[in-house]
Amino acid sequence: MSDDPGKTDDEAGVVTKTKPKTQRPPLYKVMLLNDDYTPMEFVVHVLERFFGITHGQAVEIMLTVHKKGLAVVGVFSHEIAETKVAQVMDFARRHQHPLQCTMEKE
Ligand code: TYC
Repeated sequence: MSDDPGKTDDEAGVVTKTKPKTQRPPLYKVMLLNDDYTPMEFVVHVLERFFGITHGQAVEIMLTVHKKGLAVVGVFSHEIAETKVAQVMDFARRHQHPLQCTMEKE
């Protein structure tokens, strides 16, 4: 049998085709969690600074987190997601805010 997806196997009139399987790297959701102490403006600033989103979108996401408890900020490769989480956590810690950012496999 041929593993080449472009080829067919023809034995006793049976034709099989192998479906090409494309490997995609797993993606990770980066999420922001609500708390009672981090100022709203700080969260908006974090979203603009580390996720490159507009002020309007940042306000929208911040309000979703505030009302629902959490929101997905973006979806990234494992390495980029880890970097975003580390940047947000470090920035929040340096400003002494309890803001939490986590990642989860999609
Ligand atoms: N709940 C916060 C407040 O009322 C605002 C907030 C929004 C905090 C989003 C964290 O991820 C967060 N000041």
